[in-house]
Amino acid sequence: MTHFPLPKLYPITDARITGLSHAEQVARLSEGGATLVQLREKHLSPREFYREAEAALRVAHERGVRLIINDRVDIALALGADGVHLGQDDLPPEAARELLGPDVIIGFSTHNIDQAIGAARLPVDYIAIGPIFATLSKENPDPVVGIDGLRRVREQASHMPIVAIGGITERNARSVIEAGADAVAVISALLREPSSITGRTHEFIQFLSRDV
Ligand code: 3NM
Repeated sequence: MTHFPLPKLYPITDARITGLSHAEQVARLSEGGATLVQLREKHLSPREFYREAEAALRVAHERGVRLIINDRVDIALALGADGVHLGQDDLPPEAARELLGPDVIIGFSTHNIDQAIGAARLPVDYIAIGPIFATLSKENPDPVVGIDGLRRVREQASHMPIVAIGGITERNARSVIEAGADAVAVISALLREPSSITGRTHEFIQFLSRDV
């Protein structure tokens, strides 16, 4: 598995919220200091997503940003992306690891303590746990895990890098890091005003870099 530095801020793109191409979102996020971005696209055809991801990967690599493709191992493999992020209904992580090899980042979504404990044995580089708080950015989210749930995941999956997701803002990010998350994955708090993506990303990173 890869040993990559998981930055504290893990931004995720959303074309519906922003009305922007994924490439443009990557550009604005990287301008604000993001070093790793996940491309998340739930509405385009695989071919359209491939084209969007191709353009976004070009922008990302010009700027030294790592790009993680959500859900689609085939697209990540075809493009030579830095990683893939898998949900509970996607290809199993073991199969993705077989296809992608040891050097590609694989992340895996979990939504409760049992899933997180199960995931700690898998050949993945990090697990995501969420939603920590209520979120409007995901259709049919699982029940809220909460800060206490996150703390229990941290205790049980002690060796695994943990990305917390769902409803995370500058206001609550400190409590999330204190509860044991290595990183916070964020959509709406960064993207909801497209003209402010760069500024908000910069502020969020500054905030997270202060001692907690
Ligand atoms: N996955 P926001 S919550 C994409 O629980 C996603 O796994 C979740 O967006 C999970 O920062 C979520 O706007 C949405 O709440 C995160």
